[in-house]
Amino acid sequence: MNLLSELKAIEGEFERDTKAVTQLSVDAVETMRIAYLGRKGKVTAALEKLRDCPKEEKPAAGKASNELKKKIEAWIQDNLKAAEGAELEASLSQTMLDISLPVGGTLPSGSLHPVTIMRRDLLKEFRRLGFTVYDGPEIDYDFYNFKSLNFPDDHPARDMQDTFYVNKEKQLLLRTHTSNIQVHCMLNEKPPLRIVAPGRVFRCDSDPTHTPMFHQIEAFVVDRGVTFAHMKGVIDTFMKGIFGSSMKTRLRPSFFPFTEPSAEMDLMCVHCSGKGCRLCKMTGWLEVGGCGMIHPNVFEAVEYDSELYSGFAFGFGIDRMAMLKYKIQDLRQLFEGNYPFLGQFPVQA
Ligand code: 2NL
Repeated sequence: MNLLSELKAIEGEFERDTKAVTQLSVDAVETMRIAYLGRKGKVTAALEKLRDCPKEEKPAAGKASNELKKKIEAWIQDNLKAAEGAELEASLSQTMLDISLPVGGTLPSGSLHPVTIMRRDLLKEFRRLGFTVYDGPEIDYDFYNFKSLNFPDDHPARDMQDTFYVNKEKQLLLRTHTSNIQVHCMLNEKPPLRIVAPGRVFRCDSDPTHTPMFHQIEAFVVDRGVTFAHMKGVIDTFMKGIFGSSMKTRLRPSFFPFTEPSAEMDLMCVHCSGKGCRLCKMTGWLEVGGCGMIHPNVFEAVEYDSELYSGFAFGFGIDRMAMLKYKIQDLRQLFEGNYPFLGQFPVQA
């Protein structure tokens, strides 16, 4: 048998073999490749015989063997692709992808800072009572922090020892209370106003019970006919909302430059419920903030008619409130960034 007819026979076998493949798979294609084009494959063997082939048969046999090789290679390429696609399809349809598996189970979720939790709780209660949250600058001019709030030019709070000045000539300072927000608010808006202003404040002070930065929240109301009785009612309702309906509040006469009359704001001791303990120094009360009727000079500074309008303001420290609510002993723990300490507070969304 000459090489040409041998190649014809191989081609016939190949045709039969391809038809015999009923289950197309990567393995089946590879078996075909090895049988025909592998090192000991039928076509490979035929190509080796080409060398010893009679001269006159060579051109036709060479052409035929090349064509057969190309034909088989093309079949392998096409069917390998098809087989791979089919096998991927089959494995995907058999593998269940469980998208309901929870991902958060073992991941640490962190928690909010106690001051953040307290501020959110306080603002929520203020909003419930109809107050709007207002913000203002932490760096401000003397006018907004002191002058407009009826602080005399020689008031000790203005001293370099008590206030951080950013630029003394330009009278630029770090606000010492959140009241500057309310001055900006009154200049930007018109009565009636029911505003709550939370924020960071700064004072040159550092000892076991004072940090140079702390947090305040102040609420104020300006409208026609606002009285001291309204203020007492709002303070009492607010504190009952935060600490529960058995909370009691008390006002004692005091002095602030921006209010007249002014009062200290006391809470029934959260530790002994007013019976007297070490925390309240046996008084049953804890001083938490200040309040009063807005001074006519403050209204004059923002060009509000103090004959037409009256208002009250009250404020307290958010940090102090967080310490009372979460029974934190040392104020400085709030600002040390100690994770074991901070991780103890409830996680909220
Ligand atoms: C505090 C704050 C007080 C005010 C704050 C206030 C603000 C304006 C006008 C009048 Cl714009 N008053 N705020 C008034 C009285 C007391 O105390 O945190 N004390 C510990």
